[in-house]
Amino acid sequence: MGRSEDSNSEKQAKLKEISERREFLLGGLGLMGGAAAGSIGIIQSAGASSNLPPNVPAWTKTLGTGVVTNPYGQPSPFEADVKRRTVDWLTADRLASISFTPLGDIKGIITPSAVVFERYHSGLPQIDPNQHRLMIHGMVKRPLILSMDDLMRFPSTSMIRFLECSANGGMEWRGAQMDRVQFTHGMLACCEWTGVLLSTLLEEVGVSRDASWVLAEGADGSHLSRSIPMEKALDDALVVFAQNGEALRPEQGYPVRLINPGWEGNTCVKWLRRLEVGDRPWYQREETSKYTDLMPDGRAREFSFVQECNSVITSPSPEKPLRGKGKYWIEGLAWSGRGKIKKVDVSLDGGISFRPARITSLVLPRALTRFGIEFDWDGSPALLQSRAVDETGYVQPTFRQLRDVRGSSSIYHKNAIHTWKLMPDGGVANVQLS
Ligand SMILES: Nc1nc2c(c(=O)[nH]1)N[C@H]1C(S)=C(S)[C@@H](COP(=O)(O)O)O[C@H]1N2
Ligand SMILES: [Mo]
Repeated sequence: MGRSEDSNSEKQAKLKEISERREFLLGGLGLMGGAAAGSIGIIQSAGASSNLPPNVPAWTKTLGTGVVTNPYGQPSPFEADVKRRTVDWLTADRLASISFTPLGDIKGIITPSAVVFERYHSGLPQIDPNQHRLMIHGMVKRPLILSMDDLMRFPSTSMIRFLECSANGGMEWRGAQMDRVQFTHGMLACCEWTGVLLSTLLEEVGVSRDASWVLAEGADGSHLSRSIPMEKALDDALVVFAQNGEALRPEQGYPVRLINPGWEGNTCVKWLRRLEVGDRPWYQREETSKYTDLMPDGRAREFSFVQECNSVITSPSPEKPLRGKGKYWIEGLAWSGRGKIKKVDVSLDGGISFRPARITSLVLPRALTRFGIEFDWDGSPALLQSRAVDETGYVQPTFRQLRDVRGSSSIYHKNAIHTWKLMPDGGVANVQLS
């Protein structure tokens, strides 16, 4: 995986030396196995050995910087590798493009706002909230134009829900193409979203009895717009102005966006400027030419809103290789647009046998759910898979099962069981089993 043999054996020697020293220092406390201590050794060995035990580190012998060193906090500079990344060949330019969440590095179930994936159809607009309005009109009794202040006077609520582009993993329909979990599954995030239920706003305007759809339109240059069935609008659709406790980030639709929990990200219209109530779908670009699924019989499936049950192992992964034999914590994320995750099983042999994983997070409906399983690696190759089951009993399909139904012309809604090939050098490759 791009690591030269030489620097590897050098590292191994250093690692052995450090881990032997550590084992001596830890005095048989049994705090760490050799492999775990070794991987810590690698991180700290680069030019910083004088800060290691038994020495007192430099930062312990001096004062730090004062409060408000960062008026709006930044991560440690040592975390600079945790960032959004793009795949240059994927889109023609950076305006109608995508960046991916670093799934291999994030912890728990909340995605930090700063690294939530971005999907733009016409670039990132900078919107002055004082000059932004949300209009609600169409088949309603009392059409409204709301300022942001007006919107915030309605009762608000918060929910932790995932957001996933239905093109997530779409490249994999054509074979195992991407070399990071960030790219195979990173059009995915989970935030606490705060806003006003769309049902509250629709009650305020008084929806006509014959109305059955709502059009949501964005204020960006693409005027991205989607038809939302009234049933969803009156269920859990949320008109969101805050994310993880702060105002929405510009990238996520500041000052206001729609979140349709569990539904494809494309319906979650950002920079929301207009909601029109009607009695039929509008058949906009994003629900005809795009975001429909070409089926094997040549017909296209439309309005495939729900993001079905899915999961992936985030570590090990191509960007999180193993460093020598020993004990590891295999972990990953599972989610379902239909509700809560019921269980996740992990296979080490490409799906021949499975063991139940531990669920290690809150289990919320339509939210990322974290799982993990202990792994004592003897250095032999393995085919790692996770398989999630949601509360409806739906079992995440194999790629073959998915292709049997969907054929080979799909782009969206790929939720097949994913396979990582663990190699004897600890490297991890993206593979597909036939
Ligand atoms: N107005 C507007 N809304 C939009 C988009 C857009 O380009 N313009 N992209 C959509 C798509 S395809 C997705 S997957 C999600 C992505 O949300 P995010 O950028 O906050 O991750 O926003 C959706 N809402
Ligand atoms: Mo999307």
